[in-house]
Parts: sequence; C-alpha cells; structure tokens
Amino acid sequence: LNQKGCVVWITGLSGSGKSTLACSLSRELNNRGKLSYILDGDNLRHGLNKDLGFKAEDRVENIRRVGEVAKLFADAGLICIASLISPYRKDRDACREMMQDSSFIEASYSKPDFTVFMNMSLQLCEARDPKGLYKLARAGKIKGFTGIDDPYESPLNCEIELKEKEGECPSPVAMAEEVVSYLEDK
Ligand code: GGZ
Repeated sequence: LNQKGCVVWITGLSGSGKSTLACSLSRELNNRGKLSYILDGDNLRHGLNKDLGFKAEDRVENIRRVGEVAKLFADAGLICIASLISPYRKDRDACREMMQDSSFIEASYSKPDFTVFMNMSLQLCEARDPKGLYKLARAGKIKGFTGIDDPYESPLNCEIELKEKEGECPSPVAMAEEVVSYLEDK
C-alpha cells in the first residue's frame, strides 16, 4: 500500500450529512488511489452493534467498539472513515486516546486521528429530516433522540469543522475536498 493508515472520525447530529460526506470522501480518496473503509454508525447497528440501543451506556459501547475496529483498519494501513453521531465528548476523546496508544506502529501512522465536526444547526438537520426521525422524536414516538431530548456535545478540539453557509450545507464534494486537502497537508 502506498499510503499510511489513519482514522477520520466524523461527528455530528443525525441528518447533518455525515454518511454523505463519508461516501464522498471515500470516492475522492479512491480517485487519488487511496484505499479507505467506511464505518457508519447506522449501518453497523444492523450487524456488529445490533445488540445496542440509544441509552447512554449503549452509545458509549457503540463508540468504543467502532473506535477499536477503526484502529484495526488504520493499523492495516487504510484510511478508516468513521461516521457516527458520537454525541459525548468523553467517548470521542477516549477513541482519540486509543489511537494514540497504537501510534507506536509508526510505519502505518501519520497522525493518529482526525475529527471532522459536521457543525450543522439542529434547525437545518430537522428541516432535512431524511428519515422522518425528528418528526417522530418531536411527537414523542422516539425517546432520547440526539438534539431533541438527548445531548450533543460539540467538539472543542476538532481538526476540521464543516459549517453551513446561509442555512445550506456545502456540497458533499466540496466538503470531501476540504478533508482531502487537510489529509494531504499532513
Ligand atoms: C439518535 C437515532 C436514535 C436516537 C435512531 N438518537 O440519521 P440516522 O438515523 O441514519 O443516523 C442516526 C443513527 C445513529 O446511530 P449512531 O451509531 O451514529 O449513534 S451514536 O453515535 O449516538 O451511538 C439515526 C438513528 O440511528 N437513530 N434512534 N434516539 N439517532
């Protein structure tokens, strides 16, 4: 492999465009001959994490497991793109630590971890509501929905922050290019 492994961790509200960015980023990397693998929270909840729900302790375990798997992919030299709400700062920090523990594998690590914060407002995410989940949460049919009646703690130390402009999300390709150019710089 003509690349070094790392983890790109995408955090943000449901509907903020994490999965779309993950796909777009993977495609952009592929165009540049870089191998990546996407770990998407929602998808993994159908398999590896199907025993987990959305209570705080389940989310903690969800993030921990995905962090461990991401580390394995990065150790193997891939650019691992993890896209999860990952609402708690403490859990994201624990993942970051986890990556640093393995940075002794210097050959495969450039920098252990990059956090991308999809800083889209609740208003925007709720207006998009691609799966109708915000509507259900507002109606009280889903309890503990992130942003409605469950917390989201914004990153304090993210490497990349992607923001809406005039109430609109930038295009997936534009966002992916921003992440790629960051990775290239490093
Ligand atoms: C948040 C929920 C919930 C609750 C179901 N809270 O937009 P989606 O639909 O496709 O992605 C969300 C996904 C969140 O899974 P994660 O593994 O990323 O969450 S976490 O990091 O917090 O563990 C959403 C759907 O599951 N979903 N119920 N109560 N999102």
